[in-house]
Amino acid sequence: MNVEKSKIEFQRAQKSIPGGVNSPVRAFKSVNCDPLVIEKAKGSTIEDIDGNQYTDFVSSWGPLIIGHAHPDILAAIYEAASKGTSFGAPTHYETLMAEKIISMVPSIEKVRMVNSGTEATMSAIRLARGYTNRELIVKFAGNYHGHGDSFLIKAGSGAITLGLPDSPGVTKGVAVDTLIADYNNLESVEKLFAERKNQISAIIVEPVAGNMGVVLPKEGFLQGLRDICTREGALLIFDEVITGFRLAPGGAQEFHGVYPDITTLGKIIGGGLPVGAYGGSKEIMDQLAPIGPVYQAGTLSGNHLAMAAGLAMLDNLTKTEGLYAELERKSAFVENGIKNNLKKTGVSAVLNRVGSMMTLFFTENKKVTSFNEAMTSDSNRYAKYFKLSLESGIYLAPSQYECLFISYAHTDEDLQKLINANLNALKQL
Ligand code: KE4
Repeated sequence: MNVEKSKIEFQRAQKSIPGGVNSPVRAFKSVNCDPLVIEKAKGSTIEDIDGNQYTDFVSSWGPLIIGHAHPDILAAIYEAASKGTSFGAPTHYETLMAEKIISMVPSIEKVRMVNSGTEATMSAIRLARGYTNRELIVKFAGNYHGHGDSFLIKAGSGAITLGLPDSPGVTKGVAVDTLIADYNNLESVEKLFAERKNQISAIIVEPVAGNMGVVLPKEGFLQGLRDICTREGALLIFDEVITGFRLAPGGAQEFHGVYPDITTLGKIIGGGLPVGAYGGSKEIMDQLAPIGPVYQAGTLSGNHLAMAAGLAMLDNLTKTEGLYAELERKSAFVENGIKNNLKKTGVSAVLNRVGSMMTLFFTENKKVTSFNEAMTSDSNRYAKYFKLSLESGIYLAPSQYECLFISYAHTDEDLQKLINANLNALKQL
C-alpha cells in the first residue's frame, strides 16, 4: 500500500500544526504509525490522498451513521449555503432543529445549540452548578466528556490513548471540584455523596461508555444513578454525544428507559458539521441567559448550515423505515463473525457491543465491565491488529479505547470484508 503522499503531507503539517493534527487521537500515536491524510469519502468508503480506498468503521468518530457524503445532507448544506453562511441572528433552521430534537429525545423540553460536544458538556455542568447552587461534580474514571478543564481528570479517549489522564494546565482549583467514581460501581458514588453531603451539583456519565472502549452499564447502574440524584437533589447528566440518536432515535435514555435531567449531544446531531447541544426540562433550561442568570454563548451556535445538515440527518433517521432494526442486524452479524473468529483462532480478546457501537479488547480478561478491566488491554497488540486490518482495506479507530461504528451505509459485503480481515489479522497476532 503506497502512502507516500500521506507521509509527505503529514511531515509538512507537523511544521504548522501541533503534532500535525487538530485533534490528538488522529495522530495514530498509539498505533505507532503515521496517519493517513484523507482526500474524500462516500457511503462506507474513505479514500486517502494516495488514492487508497478503505471501508470506514470510524465514521468520523461517530457522526456519520448514514455514511459519508449522504445526498440528503449535501443537498441541505448546498441549499442553506446559497442563502449565506452565518447571520449571528435567529433563523428558522434553529427553531426547526430544536423542535426536532425535542420530538426525539424523551427528557428534553428545551435545548440550546453549541458547536461541539465539549461545549455542550462544559455548559451542562455550569448550568447544573447554577441551578443547584452546588459546586462539585462526579464523573467516572475512563469516561470522556471533551477537553473542558473539569473533565480532564481520569478522562478517557485520547487522554487514555496518549496516557494523559490528568492534563497539565488543569488547575488544582478546578480539579478539586471534580470527584471520581468507578463506572458500574454504585457504592463508589454513594461514598462520594456521603462524604460531600449537599455539595454535589451533578453526576455526568456516558450512559454507555464509549471512551474506554465500549463498556455496557450493568443492570441497575443507570437507574441507581437516577435514584441517587433524585434522593440527593443533584442533577443527572447523560453525556449522549456518542449514544445520542445512535442507540435509538431517543438515544441511550430511550434504549435503557432511564431519563436524565440534562442530556448533552454532538456528533450525529450535526450530520458531520460542527454541532453540539444540551437540553433538559423547561425549568432547568430557563436558568440560561438571556432569561436566566447562567451565562453561555457562541458566535456560531445554531449556524444555519450546520442546522440544515443536522436536520437532514435527523429527518433521515426518523423517516427511514426499519433503520435501527437494520443497524442492529448488521451489527449483530459483525459481532457473531468476530466471536466465531476468536473461537477459531483461540486469540484472547473480549468483544463488547451495544447497538452499532463495539470494541474488541485485546485482554486476557474474560470480561470488560469497568475502567480497570479495560486497562488490562494490550495496546501494542491492538496496534498490530490495526495495521493488519488497514492492509486489508479496513479503517478502524487508531486506539484500543475507542469504538468501531457500524453505519446504515455498510453493505453486507463490507461487513463480510471486515470479518475476513479480522480473521486474517487474528491469525497473525
Ligand atoms: P467534541 O468536543 O470532540 O465534539 O466532543 C467531546 C465528547 C464529549 N462526550 C463524549 C461522550 C465524546 O465521545 C466526546 C468526543 N469523542 C472523541 C472520540 N471518542 C472525539 C474524537 C477526538 O477527540 O478527536
